[in-house]
Amino acid sequence: MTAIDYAERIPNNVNLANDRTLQRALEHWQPKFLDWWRELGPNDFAGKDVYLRTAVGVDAQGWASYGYVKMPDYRWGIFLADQAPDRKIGFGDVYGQPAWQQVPGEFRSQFRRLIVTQGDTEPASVEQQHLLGHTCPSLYDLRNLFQVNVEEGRHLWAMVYLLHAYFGRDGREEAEELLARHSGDADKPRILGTFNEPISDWLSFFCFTYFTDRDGKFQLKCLAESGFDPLARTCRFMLTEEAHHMFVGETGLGRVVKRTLEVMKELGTSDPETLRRAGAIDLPLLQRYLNFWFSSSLDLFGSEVSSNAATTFANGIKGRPDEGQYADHVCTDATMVIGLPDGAGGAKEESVSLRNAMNEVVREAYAKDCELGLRRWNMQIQRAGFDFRLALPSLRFRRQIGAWAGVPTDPQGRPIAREAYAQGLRDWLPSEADRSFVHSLMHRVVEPGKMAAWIAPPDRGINNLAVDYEYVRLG
Ligand code: BYC
Repeated sequence: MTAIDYAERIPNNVNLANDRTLQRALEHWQPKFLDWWRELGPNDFAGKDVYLRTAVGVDAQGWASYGYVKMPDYRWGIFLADQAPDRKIGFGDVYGQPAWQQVPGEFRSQFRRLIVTQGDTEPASVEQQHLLGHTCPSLYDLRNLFQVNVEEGRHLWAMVYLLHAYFGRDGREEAEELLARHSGDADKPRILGTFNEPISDWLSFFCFTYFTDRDGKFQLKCLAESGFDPLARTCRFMLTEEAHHMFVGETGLGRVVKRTLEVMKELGTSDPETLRRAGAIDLPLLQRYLNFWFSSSLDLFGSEVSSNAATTFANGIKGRPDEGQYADHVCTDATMVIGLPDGAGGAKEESVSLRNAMNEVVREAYAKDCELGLRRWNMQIQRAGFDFRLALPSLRFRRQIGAWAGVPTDPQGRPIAREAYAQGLRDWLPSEADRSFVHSLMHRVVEPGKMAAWIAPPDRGINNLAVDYEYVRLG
């Protein structure tokens, strides 16, 4: 393994100093990245010391160091997990062949499309969260937001490195475009739908880090199986950082539930209006936020039946998460039964080639993973003695991509009439009143250890520090 070189302008463990042309190209992109960060990152806090972790190695032990950093000075760099000697491709028609150290010419455009799509999501999320710092519920949360932001910035670097190093001039052009598209921009939006949704309150932020960052986990796991070894290695290391982002989402939502239950017990009621007057987020409102972000994130897996998915699997470009867990890595004869709309207002089951159903395989694994948090929160609710249960809507609900796109169903996935759907959405998704109530709670709390009234404190602080540690020095 090459040790991380921190003496360089761009910290890296890819021996950048030995490739002057590449180094110069990336150093040329670096100021544009910093300009973008200043314009669309959390720049109102640029001068503040933030207690951040920074990658200092890529091995399991002690890969990060913690300390105060001003965000624009964060050492964004290029870190690939160690190369596995003699790695073989683990799936598709190329199963068993040595992993590629260069992009095979015939798969170049497919690889570029996936790397660009992955890269596009990273700066998008920073843009979506641009202003959240102003309404943080605590210094602890503010620090977590910034940690997530700088690491998404680093994940952008991870993809830009691949584009520059392996895709020549068009790779460099794509790297520029990653800074030119913007979340929610009418003319140049981000590529995938969810990354154009506004995140203007912290409940949305926690839902996003719970549901959408988890899409990141599953997509990165697919790409970590890729036959293109530098892509696989960079994604393996990104997964190490990604875990914290989902932790922020899961504990954030768990703390909201905890606080709401405290207020419900105190007041002896689950009446939403009474709870709102007491400054707590009622559970039906939380359910509507979960419905929104889960259904939006389901679209990120693409169509149920997809020739793109079949091709990328066949060609060894994109595998399944933890491909090693499967017995059949080639899947030429296997099929999968998928529920599809029957075109007459109902649903039918259809057997499709497993290769074409790879998006659905990944989506189902993702949904199962999403269930785990709900089970924990429901346990909290049950222990507190209340009947309410949170639930994930069906994979068919409110889809905008794939076979169920535009097909009206209820949250259980039963096809319903369009009018009933329009009517039902008022109960199933956050209303204007819900959103303005949540916004009314968003007041910044920055005294160390203090929490906004709508969220419970975390069980512990960061890196074994106390919850009331001064995680961001705003003074
Ligand atoms: N919105 O055959 P189809 C993360 C497009 S998150 C808009 O159905 P395919 C992160 C698709 O691009 C992980 N368009 O699906 C999280 C294609 O367009 P083209 C991000 C969509 O290609 C939080 C067309 O529909 N990583 O890291 O098999 C914070 C037909 O495609 C959407 C990746 O996504 C949508 N939701 O699969 C920060 C991995 N869905 O090409 C970061 C890389 C599909 O015909 N991307 N389309 O113009 C992929 O693997 C695939 O592109 C997808 C789609 C899974 C997204």
